[in-house]
Amino acid sequence: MQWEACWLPQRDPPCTLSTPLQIAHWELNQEGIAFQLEARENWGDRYEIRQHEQGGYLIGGNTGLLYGAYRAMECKRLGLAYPQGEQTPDYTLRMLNHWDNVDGTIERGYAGQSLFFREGHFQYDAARLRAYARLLASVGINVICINNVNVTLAAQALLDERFLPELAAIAELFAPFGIRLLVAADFAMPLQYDLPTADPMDEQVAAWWRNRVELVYRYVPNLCGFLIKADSEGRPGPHTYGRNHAQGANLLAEALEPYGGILVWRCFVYNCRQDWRDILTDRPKAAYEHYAPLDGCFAHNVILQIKHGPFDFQVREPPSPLLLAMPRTRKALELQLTQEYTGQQIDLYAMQGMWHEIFEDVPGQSMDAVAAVANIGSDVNWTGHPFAQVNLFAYGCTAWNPTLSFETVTDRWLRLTYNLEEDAHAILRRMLLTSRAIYEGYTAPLGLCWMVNPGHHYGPNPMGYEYDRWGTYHRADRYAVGIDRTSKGTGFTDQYPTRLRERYNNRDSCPESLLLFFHRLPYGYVMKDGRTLVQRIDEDHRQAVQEVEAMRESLRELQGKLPTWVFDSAWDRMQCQVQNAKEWRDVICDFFHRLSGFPHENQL
Ligand code: GCV
Repeated sequence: MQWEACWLPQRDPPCTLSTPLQIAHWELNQEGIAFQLEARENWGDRYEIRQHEQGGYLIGGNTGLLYGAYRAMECKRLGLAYPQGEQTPDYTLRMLNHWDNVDGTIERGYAGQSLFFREGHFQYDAARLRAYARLLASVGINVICINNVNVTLAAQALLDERFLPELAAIAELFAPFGIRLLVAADFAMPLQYDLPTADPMDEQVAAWWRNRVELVYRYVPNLCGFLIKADSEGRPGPHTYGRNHAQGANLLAEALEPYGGILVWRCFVYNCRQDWRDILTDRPKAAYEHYAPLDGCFAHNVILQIKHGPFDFQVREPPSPLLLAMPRTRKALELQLTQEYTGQQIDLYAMQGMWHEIFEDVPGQSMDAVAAVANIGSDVNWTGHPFAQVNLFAYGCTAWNPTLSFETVTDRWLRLTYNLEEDAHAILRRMLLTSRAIYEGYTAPLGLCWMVNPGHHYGPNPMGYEYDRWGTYHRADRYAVGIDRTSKGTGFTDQYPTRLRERYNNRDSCPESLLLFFHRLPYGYVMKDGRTLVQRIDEDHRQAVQEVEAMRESLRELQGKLPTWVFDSAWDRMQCQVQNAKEWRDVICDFFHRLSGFPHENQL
């Protein structure tokens, strides 16, 4: 067992990006096939693979040579035809956000410790980081933020002379793989340097940031920029000084501008001190209310990073209406690979299907970039659950080309990683493709959200977030459950363009998977298949547990076919998943039985 175990070949591709022009005629002999590399100016990440007149193949591109070389190696390994014509990524910035703390822990991390930090310092295995860079570049990721958006005091030192040489070393390590760094910065950092304020309209503050950015770029000239979480969950931000988020973001963007730096500004802003008795405030409305009025006010190098749903990476959410608003502002879609609410890399959950649903309603062109919270850590297999790697692989593929199907990408990952016989391949493929629906079946029903245990967010607790300050309520009583978020209710649906507003407002056209996100319904409400709401909740949960048990039997068939350590690790997790599913079923079914009085033969 070794930490390289993943989809990648064990060696570097024929080129890295440190000297793209010098490698222009570097010939690669890949198992008997000669590849010639040809530099093309101004091609960006685009590449082309075609047959060379003198035999063999030619890969043309600029930074795209790297991606072309990886793709050629992959095609060779899988026996696939080389892609036809020029290959251009849909998004120029394909970002990964690590939530790593400098003490070595990872916020919402389920795969071990940080690859970058320990005990307040940079500490890493350079060979492993190089392998990590290779892993990311092979699927086209080109920007990583290495520290948590919740920036502790200790992490502020990343932008300090104490740590900048080490930040520069990391940047150097990733650069040959076409990957640039973002640093998560604290909006109020000037306060630590004896300034009396961090007010973005204060000239002293602006000068402080200009000097700081100049210092940072002196050490790390290829830095991509900063990532900021401001006025969110207790973090400082422009609101502290009575300013808006365009004023806050533009302050930093202007400081970064001379160096070509970008400012990625997260839109995860809501009232996290809500009184549950307040029925007028509806948390999903918050991001749109804060940002939509500021369209056109942000500097050209600001990108607003918007979570895919209006809440917070719940198992089922509609697309955030903010993604469809602000046509004069650069936006990035934010996904979460780390499985905070989706099984914590214990329960199996392959997520590419979810992203396709987002892209169905949010056309790719409405965004400039994509970002995902990483699911990576120091565990030998990178992602804790060996099969959770598929989500990182699929994210890279999707960021390059969102139209690639879930099936195609899953097949590619499986073949590159395990190369199983057909029968075993089909079993694991099916497990992955159905895993999301099964997980959803035994957790919070029909888009209800937030029925998890508070804090760590694993396992059921239907009242856990009901009387708290986070705006996370379902308001179930003995008659009904859910919040009316339609135009006649909280008005959340009014934030959508007409097509989606009408779809969600109407109970008949609202997808059933989102029914309780948008509507408050009595338990006797009749669903499309003729069953009542409460019967449906009950039976869905029982069925999902049977499906998990069947999935365990499928996994059992892979014993002896997967590498032993992979099977053992997946098997241990599957045993936990079965327990978790039963716990969810019993708690959720009992909760709704007690409230609704719904009689059922399976009642506890
Ligand atoms: C980094 C959720 C998570 C937090 C996370 C936050 C965010 O609330 O539970 O751990 O903080 O999202 O995205 O900023």
